[in-house]
Amino acid sequence: MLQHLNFLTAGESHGKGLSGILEGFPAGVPLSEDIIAHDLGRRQKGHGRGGRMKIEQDRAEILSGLRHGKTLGSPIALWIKNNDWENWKTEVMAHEKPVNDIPAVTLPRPGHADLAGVQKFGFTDIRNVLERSSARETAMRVALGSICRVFLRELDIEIASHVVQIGPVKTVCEVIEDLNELNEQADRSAVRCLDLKLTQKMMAHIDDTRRQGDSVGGIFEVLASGVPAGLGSYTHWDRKLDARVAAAMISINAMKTVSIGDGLDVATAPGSEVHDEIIKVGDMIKRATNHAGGIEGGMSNGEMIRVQVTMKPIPTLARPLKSVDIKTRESGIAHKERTDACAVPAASVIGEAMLALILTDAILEKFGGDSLTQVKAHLAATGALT
Ligand code: EPS
Repeated sequence: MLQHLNFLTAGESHGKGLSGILEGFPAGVPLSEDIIAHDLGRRQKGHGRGGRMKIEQDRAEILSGLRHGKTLGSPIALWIKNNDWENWKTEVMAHEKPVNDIPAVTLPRPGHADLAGVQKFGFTDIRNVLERSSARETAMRVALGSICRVFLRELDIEIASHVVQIGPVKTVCEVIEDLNELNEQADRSAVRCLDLKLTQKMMAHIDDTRRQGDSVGGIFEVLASGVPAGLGSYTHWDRKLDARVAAAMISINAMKTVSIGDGLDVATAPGSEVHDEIIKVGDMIKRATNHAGGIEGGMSNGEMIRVQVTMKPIPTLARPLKSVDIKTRESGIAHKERTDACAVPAASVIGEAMLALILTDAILEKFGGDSLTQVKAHLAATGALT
């Protein structure tokens, strides 16, 4: 669904590392490995993560597309090393020849890609599926999204996120217009929740869940401010901005619903409470409210973009569910691995990255330009920057 920008990731969870390529990105954008490291660090945090995050110290190496600290307009290639590879390389992930005594994983986890994955490829070892279907891959998406974020910031577009719900513990979304402030506040919470009392409750719920050998999901919200009106288009189904945002969000591992603006509430409220009245503020045409979440008719309308995403509980359980062995066909319980009890806070940072990728694509599609200077000039010419 990307119209101009393109990106690709490769890599397995316990392989050597993750590769990523961002293509179609303009020249002249200031970039450094430290900038990307900041967002990678934010993704690694969050109460409920398992032992793996103590092993990894994610840092992306920029392999191409950069000179003297600025992008060149050529493909940007990144590499993130998996520290855990050292622990897996001989016994489990051996790349060259099969190691005879490695037992195959044969008991699929309900809710995971395990069973459908082996059915699809005809594998006899679930590890062939789970290594790539793991959410480890999202580290690279965050790194690529971080590059887009720098570009968007140059255009005064900010992106932030916070956690709205963990299991049954729910917060009422406050309106904080300054997204830098919102993100800083969320970053200070161990679960990215803007309410500090609820942070404690959410953490306690995650701890209880973990003690029971279970996992828990939740909801996060991603926001974008400063987005000019007219990104996306009503003219074709696959150019609608809301369709593109929804596809990007649902593609994050374990996401089950995406809603824009008031989301599910629009089913019950009457039209007069759902639609945002059009008002004059000085010379500008604005909205009195933002129930639409900044997108109408598949296009940005100049208001804050608000997207909520629901994550299911992670399928790897310390107290596993029933399963059937794919080799022996005998009933058993699903296999278990080291896992996270909750990854909703990390998912919200991944949501920021996906929105950054989609908005960068939509900006380049509408305004064009091979360099940051050209994009800025095109934006200024349409008055979109004012
Ligand atoms: C994951 C399982 C855990 C997570 C991992 C995703 O990894 P491991 O099995 O090595 O303990 O920590 O997430 C990451 C490695 C990451 O960077 O987010 C899974 O099964 O998807």
